[in-house]
Amino acid sequence: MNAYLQKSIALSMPAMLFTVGAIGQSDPQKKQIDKKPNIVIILADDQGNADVGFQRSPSTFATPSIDKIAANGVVFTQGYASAYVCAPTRAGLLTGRYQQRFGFYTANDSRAGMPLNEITLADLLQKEGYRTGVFGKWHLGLQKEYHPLNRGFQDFYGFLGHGGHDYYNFTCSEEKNYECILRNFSPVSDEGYLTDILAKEACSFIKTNSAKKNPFFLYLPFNAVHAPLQAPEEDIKRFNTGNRDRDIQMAMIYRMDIAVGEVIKTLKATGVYENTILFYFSDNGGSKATSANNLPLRDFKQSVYEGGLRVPFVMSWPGKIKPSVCKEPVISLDIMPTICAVLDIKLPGDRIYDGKNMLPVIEGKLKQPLHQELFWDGSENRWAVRQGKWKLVFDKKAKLELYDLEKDISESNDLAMAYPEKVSELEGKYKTWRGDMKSPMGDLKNKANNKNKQKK
Ligand SMILES: [Ca+2]
Repeated sequence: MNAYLQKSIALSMPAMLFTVGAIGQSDPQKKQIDKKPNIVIILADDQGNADVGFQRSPSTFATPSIDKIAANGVVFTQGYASAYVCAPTRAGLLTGRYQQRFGFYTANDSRAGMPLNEITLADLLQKEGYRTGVFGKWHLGLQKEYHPLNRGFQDFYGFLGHGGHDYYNFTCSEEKNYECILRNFSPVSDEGYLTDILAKEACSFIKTNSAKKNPFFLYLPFNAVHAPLQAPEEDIKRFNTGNRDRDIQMAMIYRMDIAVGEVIKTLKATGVYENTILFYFSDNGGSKATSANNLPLRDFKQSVYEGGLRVPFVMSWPGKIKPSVCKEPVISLDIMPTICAVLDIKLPGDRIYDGKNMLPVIEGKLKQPLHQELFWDGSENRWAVRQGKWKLVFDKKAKLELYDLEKDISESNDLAMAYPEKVSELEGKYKTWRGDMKSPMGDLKNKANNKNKQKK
């Protein structure tokens, strides 16, 4: 066991006593705690900030399974995705780096693929003896070299692109091969509701590896609750808001919550739950198109206001970390460095990591902010910087807006005129940061295309 692990156990001893009782030498739990923890990342797609029970901000309805993860874990009230759309957040999550460092800004960049010299969390964990599996929406490249099985994962079930997927129709055609449901490289002809199937595959992966006593990394990126709006009719009938779209969205969340419940049940049944580090978050804010609810945050997916970026965000490790609420701003880029710190895996020294280990924050040991600044940029004339309570927003309107998030979580009172020095300081920070990032991949392709056209 590494030093950090020992330290974190010591620090969270009361939690251990509370959750697993006193551990004696002959206790079977002892063996489990000493073993490398399993890693589970459950990624919801386009889930609204208020569309999960534990948020209470206000929550729109209960999600009992997801809420149990929260009740047993650390709830980050200021947890951010690193992008306001699907694919770039996934690129940042699996690399621990601002995805803009390698030119990945937009959902369309997923068609080109995440650059092959990027090292994924799965690459690192596989080297440590973890069995690595991904079940769901990949969205990081369509060609064979970008396939999950060539990016550190050993088991794959799901689809490669693009944003959404039909929940019932799994037709696989050559023109739309990105929609094929694949097991590893081969199309399958399964039937059912996709959310249920992904959970079933994930549970089977847990069972197989728990039985072999293999540590595992399970990445479960549901396409739920992204469009299209589809759910079993009997679940839609449970809701009656007067808005059919909203009822379907709620039924999709209801179904995803059951799927999450199955995963938790399987972790418990196979005896690995206590020693599993689990992250749950959404890849971006809820979408207006699917009637998501982000209250009290402003705006929706595809926006640099909080409604596009701030998401339900939880980490749990029942045997080690006691339940708490963490108010420090964290970002999905932090997940990989946190996991690596726990496992004593050295991050490759030939590149810059932007994500940071979150454990000192959870333990309340950090004297300064985890991140001095956080940046978002989707290369669409929309960007934002957060520094402490301040957030500077540029949203296509050719004017900079400044908000005090401590007093104004809904970003309704623009203070740019009142604090011009803060505006120029943060604008400067953004420009410096952006200068360190690569040009958008899309831009490079357009430039190459234009050059070719000129030559012709
Ligand atoms: Ca999404």
